[in-house]
Amino acid sequence: MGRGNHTEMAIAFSKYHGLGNDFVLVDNRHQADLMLTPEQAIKWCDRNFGIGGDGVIFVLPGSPGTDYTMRILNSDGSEPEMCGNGIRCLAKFIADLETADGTPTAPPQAYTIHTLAGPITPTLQRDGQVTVDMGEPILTAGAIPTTLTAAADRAIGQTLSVDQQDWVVTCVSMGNPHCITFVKDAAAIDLAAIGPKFEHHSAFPQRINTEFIEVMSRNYLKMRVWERGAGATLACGTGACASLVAGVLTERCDRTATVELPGGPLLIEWSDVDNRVYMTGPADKVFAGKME
Ligand code: ZDP
Repeated sequence: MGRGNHTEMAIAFSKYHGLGNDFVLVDNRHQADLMLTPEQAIKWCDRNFGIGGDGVIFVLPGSPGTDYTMRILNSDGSEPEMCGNGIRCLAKFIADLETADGTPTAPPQAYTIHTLAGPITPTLQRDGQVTVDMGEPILTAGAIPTTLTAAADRAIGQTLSVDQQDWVVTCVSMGNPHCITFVKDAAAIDLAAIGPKFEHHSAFPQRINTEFIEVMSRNYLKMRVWERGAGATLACGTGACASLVAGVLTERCDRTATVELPGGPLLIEWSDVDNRVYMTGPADKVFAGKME
């Protein structure tokens, strides 16, 4: 006899995506340990030999003061602190699980989620979108972490040498680390070639997520991303938030802007009232199954 949805034979999963940034969701509410090893997560994420996904996300019991805990494994098996698109998917998954348990949600519904980046609060909206209070951006170089240093210990508009070329970068953590470069033509960037060189650069002791941003106007940014542990993805929520913050810090954009990703748009606001970043976007279920 299995407990919950976990038997000796198979583990139930659901597949969700946020703008094409896709995740396998696992109901891990009945135990404190992850139901998959990093090696299994790598296999599940394989697009030819597995389910396919940019990562696996687990919903676990909450810590004191939170409703649930979210943990993530990237498609390379590494564990990031946070995941913006993923937490929108997680909110929908929780609503689906609670509905199956007999307590349907009536939006707007907020959940407080414990993550390695602290408590994060997604709210399901009536129109099906999810708004996430992503918390305050971290700008201190040592905490991001990056060894690039500058005035006030922030890494804003710093020169980084990658592949014998100088890039002017700004680094921001949304719980996970990001390096943002503003470019004239984002489409011209050879992500697969340059992305890994940013990701593994010695200036980033915990590796880095890398965004290339084209400023279309003060409230419209176009973004391409190379994710730590996952490679080129169609969208990155924490990356969109970090990029808006970098755009404000370098006086390129307003505090509210649409960030267009290959998979579609996110609305991002960096509040001047509480210094927190708010992200609004979709999350959709695609299918469910059991993995042997
Ligand atoms: O920090 C990392 O290692 C990322 N790969 C985590 C995933 C980030 C994500 N794409 C997002 O939307 O924030 C899921």
